[in-house]
Amino acid sequence: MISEDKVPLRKPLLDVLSGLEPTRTPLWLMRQAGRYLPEYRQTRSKARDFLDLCYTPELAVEVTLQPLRRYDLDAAIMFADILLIPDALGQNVAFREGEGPVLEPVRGRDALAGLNTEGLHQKLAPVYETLRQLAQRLPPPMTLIGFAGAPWTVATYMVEGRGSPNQAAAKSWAYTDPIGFDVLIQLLVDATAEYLIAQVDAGAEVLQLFDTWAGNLPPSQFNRWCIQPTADLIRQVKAARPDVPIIGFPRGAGPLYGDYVEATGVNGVSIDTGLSLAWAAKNLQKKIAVQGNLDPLALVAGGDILKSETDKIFAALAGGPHIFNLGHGIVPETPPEHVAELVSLVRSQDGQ
Ligand code: 1CP
Repeated sequence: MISEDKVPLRKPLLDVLSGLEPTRTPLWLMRQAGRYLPEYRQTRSKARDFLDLCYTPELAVEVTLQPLRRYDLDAAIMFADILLIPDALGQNVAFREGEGPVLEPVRGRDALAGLNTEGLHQKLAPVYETLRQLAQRLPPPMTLIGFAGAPWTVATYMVEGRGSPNQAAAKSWAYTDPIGFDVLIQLLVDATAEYLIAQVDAGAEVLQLFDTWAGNLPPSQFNRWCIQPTADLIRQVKAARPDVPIIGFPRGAGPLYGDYVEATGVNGVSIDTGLSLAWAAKNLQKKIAVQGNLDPLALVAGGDILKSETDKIFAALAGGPHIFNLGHGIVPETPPEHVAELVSLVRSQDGQ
């Protein structure tokens, strides 16, 4: 007889990403920690500002765990932000109340001189500490997810200096001086690879790469600024830590999701709400685990539409490797009880 402590632990998210049959459909939600939860707002008020929240392990651990106390989810995603990398490279980054991130724009090659990886690990040490504490505290079937922004998306914020609807500044640089822009992209590839390797060493079991603005690249530029840097980054991470599964999220890539899955080396792909489920099942799921893609606004609405949209996702994706998630992050207006409703809808699909 095998004693209890010798039974291998089954983690649904890790199983799906390793090509195994999971004990149930893994479920987690992008931005599962955040402003829609009153306890998040309370913890956030204890920090000086948003960056301070990210860099204070005690508080970051607390907000990471908050959604897991309320809901039966299969993963924790460490609480941090994709803009910690520009901060760690030496760019001025601030989060202003009601305004979002504000960075001192990096425009052109001369501005790159002030950025380097020398202080990277020192600056990001609190993130690694957050992961170490989470790894100790997570209940066994839950998977710990680390993450970073993909080079293109992080570059768009660094060059624009803020969030923008069309990423005009980054595109203009990429079009007029592709060699110079590539220096920034390469710096991000190398820094992000180091960051992700350190996350694995601190306890992250899965990594997600957020390429939120991939879909605003025209198809002619998609390979150069989305696929190639991502492939390069994943090659570096896997050369150092071959076993860590990586989920890619090239939001808005449309049919180019197919090229992305073929060429980047990801183990799973997160699909946005705009992607056809039938297309994803046919073109992506035969090769790789598919994560997604409930509309975050259906979660705000709740009720009948939440149920019917959830049913449709299962009807399309239950036949292959599937991780249930949203097509983008939870929005602050989401009623917390709708998340509970969603969790029970997903569990009932598995007969639980
Ligand atoms: O006021 C607040 O409390 C800040 C809101 C907030 C939160 C909760 C920001 C500012 N970042 C975060 C956390 C965060 N950001 C996580 C936490 C883990 C989770 O629970 O999922 C993650 C994974 C991110 C990643 C992130 N930050 C992305 C990629 C994913 C996405 O949503 O597209 C992007 C684009 C950012 C930049 C950013 N950080 C914050 C804001 C408001 C923004 C968007 C700025 C813009 O484009 O206007």
